[in-house]
Amino acid sequence: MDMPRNVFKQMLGERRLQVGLFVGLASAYSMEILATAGFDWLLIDGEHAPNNPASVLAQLQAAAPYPVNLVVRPVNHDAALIKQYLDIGAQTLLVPMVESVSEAAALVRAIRYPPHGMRGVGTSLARAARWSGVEDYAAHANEEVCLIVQIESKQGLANLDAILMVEGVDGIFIGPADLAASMGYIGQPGHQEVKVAIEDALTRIAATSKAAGVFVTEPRMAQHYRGYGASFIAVGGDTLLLRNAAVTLASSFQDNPATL
Ligand code: 3PY
Ligand code: MG
Repeated sequence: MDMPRNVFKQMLGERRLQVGLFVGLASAYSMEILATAGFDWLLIDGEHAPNNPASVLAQLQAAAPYPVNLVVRPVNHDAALIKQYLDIGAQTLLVPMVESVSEAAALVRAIRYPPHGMRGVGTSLARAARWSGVEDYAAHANEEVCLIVQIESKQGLANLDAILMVEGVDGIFIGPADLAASMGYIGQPGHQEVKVAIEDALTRIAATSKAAGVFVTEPRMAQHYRGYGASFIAVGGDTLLLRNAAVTLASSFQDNPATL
């Protein structure tokens, strides 16, 4: 069996715009619906959503037949959890709250097999290796894993230039909500100072070999940050889409009871 290729890593390398959605419903069934919707990438969120390796696996399997790139966000930097996500077949990880070179370098070691890293070898048990069905999986796995680190604090921004030098980090994703909180503007990711900080960070990232990404909730902000070099942009989340659609439908009847 051939090594599964990481198309998302390739797209990031070529700076091809990738539009994505955060997925927090933690359901394989709704994941399959989203996989047919036309996004370039879907992020299965294990940071704020109630996911674990078993529920992430079910979602990876549900989306596998469709042409969409899958990204997994672990809850923390734990190398053991990262190993599990890689073994169940996640090829791209987006890791939250990276603030220093040492944290970024430790993540690079966590995703790589020795001698370049410390990922444990268990290919016969790993879906990623098609249970040893992929010839030479261990020899080529490092090339197909994509590591994106999230910068989302003042400390992370202060160390951005140094983190940009860490070999093995493929992209940097800015988290506006946590960044705003860290800058003293909790709940205001669109605050002018936060926006300027994001613009500056995206510009600096895009000037390097690493891809720049950001989360937005309004299409005009996607366009705005695209202008500063963002090439992979998450434009919303499934939980918000569902709630907003439900609230709009319910309120259309509450506001116009005469329609019934
Ligand atoms: C944030 O905004 O803090 C995120 O992690 C997601 O974009
Ligand atoms: Mg965040």
